[in-house]
Amino acid sequence: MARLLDGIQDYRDLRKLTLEQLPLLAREMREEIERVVQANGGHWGSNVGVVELTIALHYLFDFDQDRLIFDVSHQCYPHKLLTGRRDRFPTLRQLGGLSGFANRDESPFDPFTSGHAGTALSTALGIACGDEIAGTKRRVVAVVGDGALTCGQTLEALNHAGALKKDLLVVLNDNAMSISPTVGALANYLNRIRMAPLYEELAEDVRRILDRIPMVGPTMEKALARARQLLETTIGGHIFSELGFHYFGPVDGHSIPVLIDTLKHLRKQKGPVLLHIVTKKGPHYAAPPRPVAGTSPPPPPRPAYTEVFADAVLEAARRNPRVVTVTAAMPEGAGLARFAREFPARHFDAAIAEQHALGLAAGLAAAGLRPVCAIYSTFLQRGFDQIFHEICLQRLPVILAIDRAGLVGQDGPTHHGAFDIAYLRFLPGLVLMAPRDGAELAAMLDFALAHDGPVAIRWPRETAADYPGLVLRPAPLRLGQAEVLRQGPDGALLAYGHMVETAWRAAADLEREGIRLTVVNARFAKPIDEELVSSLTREAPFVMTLEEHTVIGGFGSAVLEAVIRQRGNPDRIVPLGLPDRFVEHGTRPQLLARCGLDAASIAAAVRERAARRAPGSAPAYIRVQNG
Ligand SMILES: Cc1ncc(C[n+]2csc(CCOP(=O)(O)OP(=O)(O)O)c2C)c(N)n1
Repeated sequence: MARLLDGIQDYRDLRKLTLEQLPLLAREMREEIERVVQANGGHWGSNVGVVELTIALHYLFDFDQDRLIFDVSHQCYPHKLLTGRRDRFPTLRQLGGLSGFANRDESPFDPFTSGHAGTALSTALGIACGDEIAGTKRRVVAVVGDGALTCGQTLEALNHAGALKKDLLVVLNDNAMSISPTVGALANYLNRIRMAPLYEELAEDVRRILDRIPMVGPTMEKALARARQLLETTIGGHIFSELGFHYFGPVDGHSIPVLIDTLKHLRKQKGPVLLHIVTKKGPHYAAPPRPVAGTSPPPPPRPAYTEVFADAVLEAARRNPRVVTVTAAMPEGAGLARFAREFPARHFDAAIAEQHALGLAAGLAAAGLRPVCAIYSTFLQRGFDQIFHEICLQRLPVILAIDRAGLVGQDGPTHHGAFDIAYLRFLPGLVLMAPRDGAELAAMLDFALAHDGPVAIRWPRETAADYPGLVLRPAPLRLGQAEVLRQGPDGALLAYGHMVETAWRAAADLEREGIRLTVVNARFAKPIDEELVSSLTREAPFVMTLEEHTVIGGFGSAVLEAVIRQRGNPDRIVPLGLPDRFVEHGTRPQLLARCGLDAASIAAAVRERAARRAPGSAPAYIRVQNG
């Protein structure tokens, strides 16, 4: 049977449907999202929660002109289905396919490419202000979750928007969930509103009042004012009203008639308006099904770095009562959920508030504790100034546990952790480390806990490395000292973190071809092992630096700077890392291969470099002499 969904290219087709058909469309959209998420992985809960809202918004607004901005935008799948991307929807999150987030390059219906929380209100307000100056007439809508409401940036934008009084509609999608339950006083406040015994009746009242009055004129204004008053006096003074917003709600975010009625009236409102809707969220994230392998059971998977960290930090806390942990709304993802259960009084969830989390960690350290602050590389970008000002400038012993440092895979460019070495490396006194495998991650955490100053440890979204055929006893860690894993005369691979494993594999392959390489586990990007770098550049025909990080300003740059300081020969250094562009989405192996960072590409780069030295081969470059 033909689906309603198949007849919809954009909002113009949507409006050909009757109001009675819309719930069926919602069901079809849920089914489609479920089908694709089960196959490809992706965000499930956040998307099924906003199907009705998205239909209602597109039913009433023309978002090729009007602007619709989703916060985080992990809830934009229904929006994609209604904006000309239904045919490509099965390619969601696959290499070359649709992004799992809003994306400017994908559709004129997506004003921003986004994936970080807390940005929608600021950018929507900016568009509203810009439109006024440019004389553009259109409406601007931001959809913000209750989790994103806890972001500092959202609160800053609320503060600004309430004072500027521009026309702006904010839909607060309240499902009481961030990724884990939303935490903090604001969450408690929203809970109280949601739990108020009369809220359903109040929503009904609003609707009845709005329904009964003519669409325009002073009567409606009066009725709206009355409705607002009703809500505000019954539920209590609203923070949002106090901040200068017209507050409406809470309304049932799964009722299309309620949403359409309410939005129909709200879109005519002047000034900043906040519509509070209540929805239900499913589980956050669905992983793609694992491929069924042959008949023999798969070998037990090695733990992910996150799991190794989770164990190590728990062990450390059991030994040392001063160890505390801090997360910014990601206790599960960052590996602190078990810690939170075992040591609830020593664990702090700051909400989606990375800046605050880092400031809090600084305070904890100043009080004599040993805070371990676990934040993904991409989200740590939020807290750069706190790392500089509250942590490094004070020389406080805060440990930054940086997960997802490197390519994250299908979440794509908003989530790749490609820049942390560059934005941390120049901060005086901050030690930067990356482990070659799980055992070394645990050792580095212990090292950091014993170090009197700030330390950052990075690791990728990956199972911990393994070195086939090699028994590695971790040599004791010494500040700024690298570890030589094997030696060979034909060149050196100087790798940072998990890239050591890739270097190891490449070297093993090349050995079979007679190319014998030195492989070094750098361990530290700061301080760098100057002595080793100096001897390598003197002795090895070339030194290839390897990192899962942009080549600009990263580990390879640190090595180059050291070589120049030492008046060594920088021509010997071949820095390999992520390219100077925003890397697309795809699986990690696909992306690493595209970026030339898988073992095969590294081996090819070595062969190419080695060929330059082969007798009789043409020189790779000719020095141009001056004059
Ligand atoms: C700066 C930043 N920190 C952390 C995250 C990870 N993250 C993605 S979605 C999410 C929860 C968002 O909750 P909410 O705003 O309530 O939206 P919902 O998923 O409930 O629709 C978090 C913490 C992020 N995207 N950006």
